[in-house]
Amino acid sequence: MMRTLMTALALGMAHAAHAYTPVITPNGSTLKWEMKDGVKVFRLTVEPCDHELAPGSTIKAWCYNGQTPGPTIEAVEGDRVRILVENKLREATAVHWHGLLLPSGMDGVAGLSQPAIPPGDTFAYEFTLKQHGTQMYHSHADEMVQIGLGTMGFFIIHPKERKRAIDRDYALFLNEWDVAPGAARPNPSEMTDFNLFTFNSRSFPGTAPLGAKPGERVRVRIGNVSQDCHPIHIHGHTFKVVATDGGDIPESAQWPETTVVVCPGQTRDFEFTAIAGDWALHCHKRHHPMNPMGHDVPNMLGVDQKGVEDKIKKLVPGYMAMGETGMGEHSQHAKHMEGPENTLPMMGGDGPFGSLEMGGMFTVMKVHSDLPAFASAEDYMKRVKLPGDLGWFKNPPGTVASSINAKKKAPEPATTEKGVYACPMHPEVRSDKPGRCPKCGMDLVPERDHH
Ligand SMILES: [Cu+2]
Repeated sequence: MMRTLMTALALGMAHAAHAYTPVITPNGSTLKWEMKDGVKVFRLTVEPCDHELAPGSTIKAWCYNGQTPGPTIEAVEGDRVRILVENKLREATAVHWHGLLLPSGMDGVAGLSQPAIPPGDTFAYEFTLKQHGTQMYHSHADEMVQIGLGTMGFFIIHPKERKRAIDRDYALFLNEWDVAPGAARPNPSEMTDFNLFTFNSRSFPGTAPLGAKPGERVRVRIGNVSQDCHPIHIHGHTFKVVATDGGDIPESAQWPETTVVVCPGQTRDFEFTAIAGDWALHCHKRHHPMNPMGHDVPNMLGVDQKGVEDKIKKLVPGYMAMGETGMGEHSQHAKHMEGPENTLPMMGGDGPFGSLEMGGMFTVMKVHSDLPAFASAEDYMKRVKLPGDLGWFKNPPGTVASSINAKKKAPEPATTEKGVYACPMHPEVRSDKPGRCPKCGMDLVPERDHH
Protein backbone atom coordinates (compact mmCIF):
# COMPACT_ATOMS: atom_id res chain seq x y z
CA MET A 1 0.00 0.00 0.00
CA MET A 2 2.67 2.44 1.08
CA ARG A 3 4.83 1.57 -1.89
CA THR A 4 1.87 1.93 -4.27
CA LEU A 5 1.18 5.39 -2.92
CA MET A 6 4.82 6.30 -3.23
CA THR A 7 4.85 4.91 -6.76
CA ALA A 8 1.79 6.95 -7.66
CA LEU A 9 3.57 10.02 -6.31
CA ALA A 10 6.83 9.15 -8.05
CA LEU A 11 4.96 8.77 -11.33
CA GLY A 12 3.39 12.15 -10.65
CA MET A 13 -0.08 10.64 -10.88
CA ALA A 14 -2.67 13.36 -10.44
CA HIS A 15 -4.79 11.26 -8.09
CA ALA A 16 -2.19 10.48 -5.47
CA ALA A 17 -5.15 9.57 -3.29
CA HIS A 18 -5.55 6.32 -5.26
CA ALA A 19 -4.68 3.33 -3.13
CA TYR A 20 -3.65 1.64 -6.36
CA THR A 21 -1.66 2.20 -9.53
CA PRO A 22 -4.28 3.28 -12.08
CA VAL A 23 -4.76 0.95 -15.05
CA ILE A 24 -3.77 2.18 -18.50
CA THR A 25 -5.87 0.83 -21.38
CA PRO A 26 -3.66 1.67 -24.39
CA ASN A 27 -5.65 3.40 -27.16
CA GLY A 28 -8.61 3.37 -24.76
CA SER A 29 -9.86 5.29 -21.74
CA THR A 30 -11.02 4.96 -18.13
CA LEU A 31 -14.67 5.53 -17.24
CA LYS A 32 -15.26 8.53 -14.96
CA TRP A 33 -17.63 8.15 -12.00
CA GLU A 34 -19.46 10.37 -9.55
CA MET A 35 -19.91 9.61 -5.86
CA LYS A 36 -23.59 9.80 -4.86
CA ASP A 37 -24.60 8.86 -1.31
CA GLY A 38 -21.66 6.50 -0.95
CA VAL A 39 -22.25 4.85 -4.34
CA LYS A 40 -19.87 5.15 -7.30
CA VAL A 41 -22.11 5.98 -10.27
CA PHE A 42 -20.91 5.09 -13.78
CA ARG A 43 -22.69 5.81 -17.09
CA LEU A 44 -22.52 3.69 -20.22
CA THR A 45 -24.31 4.42 -23.49
CA VAL A 46 -24.41 1.69 -26.09
CA GLU A 47 -24.55 3.18 -29.58
CA PRO A 48 -23.21 2.84 -33.12
CA CYS A 49 -19.86 4.55 -33.73
CA ASP A 50 -17.14 4.92 -36.32
CA HIS A 51 -13.99 3.28 -34.99
CA GLU A 52 -10.49 3.60 -36.43
CA LEU A 53 -8.61 0.25 -36.36
CA ALA A 54 -5.42 1.97 -37.52
CA PRO A 55 -4.76 5.04 -39.66
CA GLY A 56 -6.36 4.30 -43.03
CA SER A 57 -9.09 1.93 -41.84
CA THR A 58 -12.28 2.89 -40.02
CA ILE A 59 -15.14 0.49 -39.29
CA LYS A 60 -18.79 0.92 -38.37
CA ALA A 61 -18.88 -0.65 -34.91
CA TRP A 62 -21.26 -0.77 -31.94
CA CYS A 63 -19.69 0.84 -28.94
CA TYR A 64 -19.97 1.94 -25.33
CA ASN A 65 -19.62 5.72 -24.98
CA GLY A 66 -18.47 5.97 -28.59
CA GLN A 67 -15.60 3.53 -28.31
CA THR A 68 -14.62 -0.11 -28.50
CA PRO A 69 -13.58 -1.55 -26.18
CA GLY A 70 -15.83 0.57 -23.95
CA PRO A 71 -14.07 2.67 -21.31
CA THR A 72 -12.43 0.63 -18.55
CA ILE A 73 -14.44 0.56 -15.34
CA GLU A 74 -12.06 0.75 -12.39
CA ALA A 75 -13.12 0.34 -8.76
CA VAL A 76 -11.98 -1.11 -5.44
CA GLU A 77 -13.13 -4.24 -3.64
CA GLY A 78 -15.92 -3.32 -1.24
CA ASP A 79 -17.21 -0.41 -3.37
CA ARG A 80 -20.93 -0.06 -3.98
CA VAL A 81 -21.36 0.68 -7.70
CA ARG A 82 -24.32 1.79 -9.82
CA ILE A 83 -24.02 1.58 -13.59
CA LEU A 84 -26.62 3.39 -15.69
CA VAL A 85 -26.86 1.82 -19.14
CA GLU A 86 -28.61 3.82 -21.85
CA ASN A 87 -29.55 2.02 -25.05
CA LYS A 88 -29.13 4.08 -28.21
CA LEU A 89 -29.18 1.06 -30.53
CA ARG A 90 -32.25 0.30 -32.64
CA GLU A 91 -32.61 -3.09 -30.94
CA ALA A 92 -32.78 -4.24 -27.31
CA THR A 93 -29.66 -4.87 -25.27
CA ALA A 94 -28.41 -5.83 -21.79
CA VAL A 95 -24.98 -5.69 -20.16
CA HIS A 96 -23.46 -8.70 -18.46
CA TRP A 97 -20.83 -8.13 -15.75
CA HIS A 98 -18.58 -11.02 -16.65
CA GLY A 99 -16.97 -12.86 -13.74
CA LEU A 100 -18.52 -10.65 -11.05
CA LEU A 101 -20.08 -12.07 -7.92
CA LEU A 102 -23.46 -10.32 -7.71
CA PRO A 103 -27.21 -10.86 -7.25
CA SER A 104 -28.68 -13.01 -10.03
CA GLY A 105 -31.00 -10.21 -11.16
CA MET A 106 -28.01 -7.90 -11.78
CA ASP A 107 -26.14 -10.39 -13.99
CA GLY A 108 -27.39 -8.81 -17.22
CA VAL A 109 -28.58 -11.73 -19.34
CA ALA A 110 -31.59 -10.45 -21.31
CA GLY A 111 -34.59 -12.73 -20.81
CA LEU A 112 -32.95 -14.75 -18.01
CA SER A 113 -31.91 -12.28 -15.34
CA GLN A 114 -33.82 -9.18 -16.48
CA PRO A 115 -36.06 -7.87 -19.24
CA ALA A 116 -33.98 -6.54 -22.16
CA ILE A 117 -33.32 -2.78 -22.24
CA PRO A 118 -35.49 -1.45 -25.09
CA PRO A 119 -34.11 1.19 -27.49
CA GLY A 120 -34.24 4.61 -25.84
CA ASP A 121 -34.48 3.30 -22.26
CA THR A 122 -31.92 3.41 -19.43
CA PHE A 123 -31.50 0.62 -16.86
CA ALA A 124 -29.68 0.83 -13.52
CA TYR A 125 -27.46 -1.99 -12.30
CA GLU A 126 -26.35 -1.77 -8.68
CA PHE A 127 -24.24 -4.12 -6.56
CA THR A 128 -21.37 -4.28 -4.08
CA LEU A 129 -17.96 -5.52 -5.28
CA LYS A 130 -17.14 -8.65 -3.29
CA GLN A 131 -13.89 -9.61 -5.02
CA HIS A 132 -10.93 -8.12 -6.86
CA GLY A 133 -9.46 -8.96 -10.23
CA THR A 134 -9.70 -8.43 -13.98
CA GLN A 135 -13.31 -8.85 -15.02
CA MET A 136 -15.14 -7.77 -18.16
CA TYR A 137 -18.46 -6.39 -19.32
CA HIS A 138 -20.17 -7.17 -22.59
CA SER A 139 -23.57 -7.25 -24.24
CA HIS A 140 -25.77 -10.25 -23.39
CA ALA A 141 -28.58 -9.68 -25.91
CA ASP A 142 -28.23 -10.58 -29.60
CA GLU A 143 -24.73 -11.56 -28.51
CA MET A 144 -23.37 -12.69 -31.86
CA VAL A 145 -24.09 -9.31 -33.44
CA GLN A 146 -23.57 -6.95 -30.52
CA ILE A 147 -20.34 -8.49 -29.19
CA GLY A 148 -19.21 -9.13 -32.78
CA LEU A 149 -19.51 -5.41 -33.47
CA GLY A 150 -17.51 -4.35 -30.41
CA THR A 151 -19.70 -4.09 -27.27
CA MET A 152 -17.16 -5.15 -24.65
CA GLY A 153 -14.91 -3.61 -22.01
CA PHE A 154 -12.82 -4.18 -18.87
CA PHE A 155 -14.23 -4.12 -15.33
CA ILE A 156 -11.16 -3.98 -13.11
CA ILE A 157 -11.46 -4.25 -9.34
CA HIS A 158 -8.39 -3.43 -7.28
CA PRO A 159 -7.83 -5.17 -3.95
CA LYS A 160 -8.10 -2.97 -0.86
CA GLU A 161 -4.44 -3.71 -0.28
CA ARG A 162 -2.07 -5.26 -2.80
CA LYS A 163 0.47 -7.73 -1.38
CA ARG A 164 3.06 -6.89 -4.01
CA ALA A 165 2.99 -3.37 -5.41
CA ILE A 166 2.99 -2.85 -9.17
CA ASP A 167 4.49 0.15 -10.90
CA ARG A 168 2.72 -0.07 -14.27
CA ASP A 169 -0.64 -1.67 -14.94
CA TYR A 170 -1.85 -2.25 -18.52
CA ALA A 171 -5.01 -3.82 -19.96
CA LEU A 172 -5.34 -5.28 -23.49
CA PHE A 173 -8.67 -6.57 -24.83
CA LEU A 174 -8.40 -9.14 -27.64
CA ASN A 175 -10.79 -9.19 -30.56
CA GLU A 176 -11.01 -10.36 -34.14
CA TRP A 177 -13.14 -9.06 -36.96
CA ASP A 178 -14.21 -10.01 -40.45
CA VAL A 179 -14.21 -6.88 -42.61
CA ALA A 180 -14.18 -7.50 -46.37
CA PRO A 181 -11.47 -5.46 -48.13
CA GLY A 182 -12.98 -2.08 -48.99
CA ALA A 183 -15.93 -2.52 -46.59
CA ALA A 184 -16.51 -0.74 -43.25
CA ARG A 185 -19.07 -3.02 -41.57
CA PRO A 186 -17.67 -6.03 -39.72
CA ASN A 187 -19.57 -9.22 -40.58
CA PRO A 188 -20.84 -10.61 -37.26
CA SER A 189 -22.01 -13.88 -38.87
CA GLU A 190 -18.44 -15.03 -39.48
CA MET A 191 -17.58 -18.00 -37.27
CA THR A 192 -13.97 -18.86 -38.03
CA ASP A 193 -12.39 -16.90 -40.87
CA PHE A 194 -11.39 -13.51 -39.47
CA ASN A 195 -9.04 -11.10 -41.22
CA LEU A 196 -8.46 -8.40 -38.59
CA PHE A 197 -6.99 -9.02 -35.15
CA THR A 198 -6.84 -6.35 -32.49
CA PHE A 199 -5.49 -5.25 -29.11
CA ASN A 200 -8.06 -2.82 -27.66
CA SER A 201 -9.72 -2.82 -31.10
CA ARG A 202 -6.57 -1.49 -32.78
CA SER A 203 -4.37 -3.30 -35.31
CA PHE A 204 -0.64 -2.70 -35.72
CA PRO A 205 0.54 -0.18 -36.94
CA GLY A 206 -2.27 1.48 -34.97
CA THR A 207 -1.34 0.10 -31.55
CA ALA A 208 0.06 2.22 -28.71
CA PRO A 209 3.23 0.88 -27.05
CA LEU A 210 3.32 -0.09 -23.37
CA GLY A 211 5.95 1.85 -21.43
CA ALA A 212 8.04 1.08 -18.34
CA LYS A 213 11.44 1.82 -16.84
CA PRO A 214 14.05 -0.93 -16.27
CA GLY A 215 13.46 -2.74 -12.98
CA GLU A 216 9.82 -1.72 -12.65
CA ARG A 217 7.14 -4.27 -11.82
CA VAL A 218 4.67 -4.44 -14.71
CA ARG A 219 1.26 -6.10 -14.80
CA VAL A 220 -0.46 -6.82 -18.11
CA ARG A 221 -4.12 -7.84 -18.05
CA ILE A 222 -5.56 -9.62 -21.08
CA GLY A 223 -9.30 -10.05 -21.72
CA ASN A 224 -10.91 -12.03 -24.52
CA VAL A 225 -14.48 -12.41 -25.81
CA SER A 226 -13.42 -13.14 -29.43
CA GLN A 227 -14.00 -16.45 -31.23
CA ASP A 228 -10.50 -17.88 -30.68
CA CYS A 229 -7.91 -18.59 -28.03
CA HIS A 230 -4.88 -16.33 -28.42
CA PRO A 231 -1.39 -17.28 -27.17
CA ILE A 232 -0.05 -13.90 -26.04
CA HIS A 233 3.73 -13.78 -26.06
CA ILE A 234 6.27 -11.22 -24.84
CA HIS A 235 9.90 -11.09 -25.91
CA GLY A 236 12.94 -10.65 -23.67
CA HIS A 237 11.19 -11.52 -20.39
CA THR A 238 9.72 -14.39 -18.47
CA PHE A 239 6.54 -13.71 -16.55
CA LYS A 240 4.19 -15.35 -14.12
CA VAL A 241 0.45 -15.54 -14.55
CA VAL A 242 -0.66 -14.08 -11.22
CA ALA A 243 -4.43 -14.06 -11.64
CA THR A 244 -7.33 -15.28 -13.76
CA ASP A 245 -10.88 -13.97 -13.93
CA GLY A 246 -11.55 -16.38 -11.05
CA GLY A 247 -9.11 -14.61 -8.71
CA ASP A 248 -5.48 -14.47 -7.63
CA ILE A 249 -3.28 -17.54 -8.21
CA PRO A 250 -1.38 -18.43 -5.02
CA GLU A 251 2.36 -17.81 -5.45
CA SER A 252 3.08 -21.52 -4.88
CA ALA A 253 0.96 -22.36 -7.96
CA GLN A 254 2.50 -19.83 -10.36
CA TRP A 255 5.08 -20.96 -12.87
CA PRO A 256 7.27 -19.08 -15.36
CA GLU A 257 6.04 -18.57 -18.91
CA THR A 258 6.77 -16.48 -21.96
CA THR A 259 3.36 -17.10 -23.55
CA VAL A 260 -0.09 -17.26 -22.01
CA VAL A 261 -3.11 -18.67 -23.82
CA VAL A 262 -6.22 -16.57 -23.27
CA CYS A 263 -9.43 -18.21 -24.52
CA PRO A 264 -12.88 -16.66 -25.10
CA GLY A 265 -14.49 -15.72 -21.78
CA GLN A 266 -11.17 -15.65 -19.93
CA THR A 267 -8.90 -13.02 -18.49
CA ARG A 268 -5.28 -13.52 -17.50
CA ASP A 269 -3.00 -11.15 -15.55
CA PHE A 270 0.74 -11.62 -15.86
CA GLU A 271 3.59 -9.79 -14.12
CA PHE A 272 7.28 -9.32 -14.77
CA THR A 273 10.20 -7.08 -13.91
CA ALA A 274 10.93 -4.84 -16.88
CA ILE A 275 14.24 -5.28 -18.74
CA ALA A 276 15.61 -2.44 -20.89
CA GLY A 277 14.78 -2.69 -24.60
CA ASP A 278 12.02 -2.56 -27.19
CA TRP A 279 10.22 -5.89 -26.94
CA ALA A 280 7.54 -7.34 -29.20
CA LEU A 281 4.28 -8.30 -27.47
CA HIS A 282 1.96 -10.21 -29.78
CA CYS A 283 -0.36 -13.13 -30.41
CA HIS A 284 1.76 -16.10 -31.47
CA LYS A 285 -0.73 -17.56 -33.96
CA ARG A 286 1.06 -16.76 -37.21
CA HIS A 287 -1.93 -15.16 -38.92
CA HIS A 288 -2.93 -12.98 -36.00
CA PRO A 289 -0.11 -10.40 -36.14
CA MET A 290 -1.25 -9.78 -39.72
CA ASN A 291 -3.88 -7.64 -41.47
CA PRO A 292 -6.24 -8.36 -44.42
CA MET A 293 -4.81 -9.24 -47.81
CA GLY A 294 -2.78 -12.05 -46.25
CA HIS A 295 -5.89 -14.09 -46.78
CA ASP A 296 -6.59 -16.68 -49.44
CA VAL A 297 -3.60 -15.66 -51.52
CA PRO A 298 -2.30 -18.34 -53.91
CA ASN A 299 1.01 -19.84 -52.78
CA MET A 300 3.58 -18.43 -55.18
CA LEU A 301 6.69 -19.31 -53.15
CA GLY A 302 9.42 -20.38 -55.56
CA VAL A 303 7.20 -19.94 -58.64
CA ASP A 304 8.98 -18.24 -61.54
CA GLN A 305 6.56 -15.45 -62.51
CA LYS A 306 8.78 -13.92 -65.21
CA GLY A 307 6.67 -12.78 -68.15
CA VAL A 308 3.39 -13.42 -66.32
CA GLU A 309 3.32 -9.94 -64.84
CA ASP A 310 3.58 -8.20 -68.22
CA LYS A 311 0.84 -10.34 -69.71
CA ILE A 312 -1.58 -9.74 -66.83
CA LYS A 313 -0.75 -6.02 -66.69
CA LYS A 314 -2.28 -5.69 -70.17
CA LEU A 315 -5.58 -6.93 -68.69
CA VAL A 316 -5.25 -5.57 -65.13
CA PRO A 317 -3.35 -2.29 -65.00
CA GLY A 318 -1.09 -2.04 -61.94
CA TYR A 319 -0.99 -5.81 -61.41
CA MET A 320 2.08 -7.02 -59.54
CA ALA A 321 3.36 -10.57 -59.37
CA MET A 322 4.23 -11.12 -55.72
CA GLY A 323 5.12 -13.84 -53.28
CA GLU A 324 7.92 -15.51 -55.26
CA THR A 325 10.61 -15.00 -52.59
CA GLY A 326 8.30 -14.59 -49.61
CA MET A 327 5.68 -12.12 -48.49
CA GLY A 328 7.92 -9.56 -46.79
CA GLU A 329 7.49 -7.34 -49.82
CA HIS A 330 3.84 -6.96 -48.81
CA SER A 331 5.03 -4.65 -46.02
CA GLN A 332 5.71 -2.15 -48.80
CA HIS A 333 2.26 -2.89 -50.27
CA ALA A 334 0.69 0.43 -49.30
CA LYS A 335 3.62 2.32 -50.76
CA HIS A 336 3.69 0.81 -54.23
CA MET A 337 0.34 -0.81 -54.83
CA GLU A 338 -3.10 0.65 -54.19
CA GLY A 339 -5.34 -1.63 -52.14
CA PRO A 340 -9.09 -1.11 -51.85
CA GLU A 341 -9.96 2.05 -49.95
CA ASN A 342 -10.34 1.67 -46.14
CA THR A 343 -8.22 -1.51 -46.11
CA LEU A 344 -5.03 -1.94 -44.10
CA PRO A 345 -2.05 -3.42 -45.89
CA MET A 346 -1.32 -7.03 -44.92
CA MET A 347 1.55 -5.87 -42.71
CA GLY A 348 3.93 -3.05 -42.20
CA GLY A 349 4.90 -0.33 -39.81
CA ASP A 350 8.12 1.61 -39.49
CA GLY A 351 10.60 0.54 -36.83
CA PRO A 352 13.99 2.05 -35.94
CA PHE A 353 15.75 -0.40 -38.31
CA GLY A 354 13.29 -0.38 -41.19
CA SER A 355 9.99 -1.96 -42.06
CA LEU A 356 8.29 -4.12 -39.43
CA GLU A 357 6.54 -6.94 -41.25
CA MET A 358 3.69 -7.20 -38.76
CA GLY A 359 0.05 -6.19 -38.37
CA GLY A 360 -2.91 -7.15 -36.20
CA MET A 361 -2.30 -8.27 -32.61
CA PHE A 362 1.14 -6.76 -32.27
CA THR A 363 2.51 -4.01 -30.05
CA VAL A 364 5.79 -3.04 -28.40
CA MET A 365 6.74 -3.13 -24.71
CA LYS A 366 9.14 -0.17 -24.46
CA VAL A 367 11.40 -0.34 -21.41
CA HIS A 368 13.38 2.90 -21.46
CA SER A 369 15.29 4.53 -18.59
CA ASP A 370 14.31 7.95 -20.00
CA LEU A 371 10.58 7.16 -20.20
CA PRO A 372 8.76 10.49 -19.82
CA ALA A 373 6.65 11.15 -16.69
CA PHE A 374 2.89 11.02 -17.08
CA ALA A 375 0.46 13.02 -14.96
CA SER A 376 -2.12 10.23 -14.93
CA ALA A 377 -3.34 7.15 -16.78
CA GLU A 378 -5.49 9.51 -18.90
CA ASP A 379 -2.40 11.55 -19.74
CA TYR A 380 -0.64 8.38 -20.97
CA MET A 381 -3.62 7.33 -23.08
CA LYS A 382 -3.82 10.82 -24.64
CA ARG A 383 -0.11 11.14 -25.40
CA VAL A 384 0.82 7.59 -26.44
CA LYS A 385 -1.21 6.31 -29.39
CA LEU A 386 0.99 4.95 -32.17
CA PRO A 387 3.96 2.53 -32.31
CA GLY A 388 6.55 5.33 -32.77
CA ASP A 389 5.41 7.21 -29.64
CA LEU A 390 7.89 7.11 -26.69
CA GLY A 391 10.74 6.84 -29.23
CA TRP A 392 12.89 3.75 -29.71
CA PHE A 393 15.40 1.98 -27.46
CA LYS A 394 18.98 3.22 -27.64
CA ASN A 395 20.94 0.00 -27.79
CA PRO A 396 24.26 -0.14 -25.90
CA PRO A 397 27.27 -0.34 -28.29
CA GLY A 398 27.93 -3.80 -29.67
CA THR A 399 24.49 -5.21 -28.80
CA VAL A 400 22.76 -5.03 -32.19
CA ALA A 401 22.91 -7.94 -34.65
CA SER A 402 24.70 -6.87 -37.81
CA SER A 403 26.32 -8.21 -40.97
CA ILE A 404 29.66 -9.99 -40.66
CA ASN A 405 30.64 -8.56 -44.04
CA ALA A 406 32.49 -5.34 -43.31
CA LYS A 407 31.37 -3.72 -46.55
CA LYS A 408 27.70 -4.21 -45.83
CA LYS A 409 27.94 -3.46 -42.11
CA ALA A 410 25.16 -1.10 -41.11
CA PRO A 411 26.32 1.78 -38.90
CA GLU A 412 25.25 1.52 -35.25
CA PRO A 413 23.01 4.27 -33.95
CA ALA A 414 25.11 7.25 -32.81
CA THR A 415 23.51 7.47 -29.37
CA THR A 416 23.71 4.67 -26.83
CA GLU A 417 21.71 3.84 -23.74
CA LYS A 418 23.59 5.14 -20.70
CA GLY A 419 24.19 2.57 -17.98
CA VAL A 420 24.17 -1.17 -18.55
CA TYR A 421 24.51 -2.12 -14.87
CA ALA A 422 21.76 -1.46 -12.35
CA CYS A 423 21.05 -2.09 -8.68
CA PRO A 424 18.53 -4.91 -8.13
CA MET A 425 16.89 -2.86 -5.36
CA HIS A 426 17.27 0.63 -6.78
CA PRO A 427 16.64 0.51 -10.55
CA GLU A 428 17.33 4.24 -10.78
CA VAL A 429 20.98 3.55 -9.86
CA ARG A 430 22.65 2.79 -13.19
CA SER A 431 26.24 2.68 -14.32
CA ASP A 432 28.13 1.80 -17.47
CA LYS A 433 30.52 -0.38 -15.45
CA PRO A 434 30.17 -2.90 -12.59
CA GLY A 435 30.27 -1.53 -9.04
CA ARG A 436 28.27 -1.08 -5.82
CA CYS A 437 25.00 0.71 -5.25
CA PRO A 438 25.67 3.89 -3.21
CA LYS A 439 22.24 3.50 -1.54
CA CYS A 440 22.35 -0.11 -0.33
CA GLY A 441 25.81 -1.40 -1.20
CA MET A 442 24.54 -4.27 -3.36
CA ASP A 443 26.56 -5.31 -6.41
CA LEU A 444 25.28 -3.74 -9.61
CA VAL A 445 24.20 -6.43 -12.04
CA PRO A 446 23.94 -6.41 -15.82
CA GLU A 447 20.44 -5.19 -16.61
CA ARG A 448 19.49 -8.41 -18.39
CA ASP A 449 20.00 -10.50 -15.24
CA HIS A 450 18.35 -8.51 -12.51
CA HIS A 451 14.96 -10.20 -12.25
CU1 LIG B 1 -4.36 -14.73 -31.84
